[in-house]
Amino acid sequence: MALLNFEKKYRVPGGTLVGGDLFDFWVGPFFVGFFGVTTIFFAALGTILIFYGAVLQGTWNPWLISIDPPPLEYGLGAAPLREGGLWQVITICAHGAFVSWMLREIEISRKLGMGLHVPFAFGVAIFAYTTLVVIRPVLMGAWGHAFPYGIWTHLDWVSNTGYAYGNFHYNPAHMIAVTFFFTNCLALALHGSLILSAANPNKDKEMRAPDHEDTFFRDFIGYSIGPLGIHRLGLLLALNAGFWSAICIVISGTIWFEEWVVWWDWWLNLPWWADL
Ligand code: 07D
Ligand code: 07D
Ligand code: U10
Repeated sequence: MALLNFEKKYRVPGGTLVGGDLFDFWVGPFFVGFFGVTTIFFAALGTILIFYGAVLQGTWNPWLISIDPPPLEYGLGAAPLREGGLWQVITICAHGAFVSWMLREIEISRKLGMGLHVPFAFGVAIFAYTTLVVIRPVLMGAWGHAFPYGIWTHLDWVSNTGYAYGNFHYNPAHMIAVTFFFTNCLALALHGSLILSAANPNKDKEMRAPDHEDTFFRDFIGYSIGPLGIHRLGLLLALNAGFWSAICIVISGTIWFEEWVVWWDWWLNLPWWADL
């Protein structure tokens, strides 16, 4: 079915979570819905506040704009706008926009009678962000532990926070997260190349089907995970990458305070060689 006919057929009322049929319509290609309106509201307000922060800061250089969280002295209290209050309101707007975006994904999935895998996956990204700017700072007792909203400054934060724990590479949850990211990239490279090699033949050549894809990997490594399985694996790898990232940062400064290399002392202290 041509895409436009398909859209006409499936652009049906219903499936909304809030607002009934009030916002149940499309503008151009976009479904609107109640959460489309709230997304636009929070994203626009947050963007305007970032511009306001840029004016206060006195720069329009996009790399240098930075909206910083309050200094540590403010603890978990509300700060004046110019001293981190702006960061606090923008953080609320960011959550409003991200959560609205996820709820809009849910409404669209419901309309189409599809599973909720996409909003669930985005939920894991939101979880990683919330861990950085809410959960960890609250556990540590100050908003000042969160990262600043700036292209260069957020990199400085990652570097400084990493070195605060010596070599962050020794953080075991960071290792797990990095391994999931790398494996995810390998899996997508294998999947993308396999599909193109079978489904996008040269002119005058016949297209190959999933049976061929299965057979390639059975010949090659003795096992094929299958056309559905590779998508399950991809999702599993990607979600774990985000999840273990959240874990690796939330344990730094809340239950682990030393350099991360020290954590590995348990290995040296294993009873069978500890006394040697
Ligand atoms: C390709 C989808 C499109 C999204 C894009 C990002 C903005 C920000 C705001 C000026 C894959 C749009 C960017 C709206 C503009 C202002 C105030 C997604 C794609 C193109 N980072 N990070 C980047 C964010 C964190 C880190 C780039 C966001 C953590 C490192 C971009 C968040 C840590 C590097 C960016 C966030 C961290 C980057 C490219 C939120 C650990 C880089 C992102 C909300 C996760 C790379 C100069 C990209 C770079 C980079 C955005 C959080 C580390 C500016 C929105 C605190 C080490 N980050 N980041 O392609 O070049 O994502 O930086 O959590 O090297 Mg970051
Ligand atoms: C947080 C993004 C959420 C995004 C959302 C959506 C918009 C809209 C609009 C485009 C989580 C935003 C949307 C704004 C845009 C339009 C229209 C994703 C988030 C909700 N590290 N490290 C990680 C590696 C080192 C350090 C994670 C590698 C050093 C710290 C990942 C290396 C030191 C932290 C990772 C390396 C160090 C991390 C990041 C290599 C520094 C974190 C991915 C090869 C000296 C962060 C939760 C992530 C983390 C994190 C990888 C090196 C420090 C596993 C590969 C040794 C302090 N590092 N790292 O989390 O876990 O994505 O954050 O050297 O805080 Mg690391
Ligand atoms: C996948 C797949 C698959 C496919 C696929 C895909 C995964 C099976 C079948 C999908 C993959 C791709 C297409 C590949 C490329 C994707 C990436 C690399 C991921 C990264 C993506 C991007 C970088 C693009 C990001 C773009 C976005 C998010 C769109 C931006 C759009 C908006 C902000 C509008 C959103 C709409 C909303 C919120 C609701 C409706 C609202 C409107 C229509 C606007 C109307 C506005 C109003 C009513 C209010 C007006 C607002 C005002 C006045 C405020 C303005 C103020 C300001 C300050 C601006 O597996 O195979 O193939 O394709």
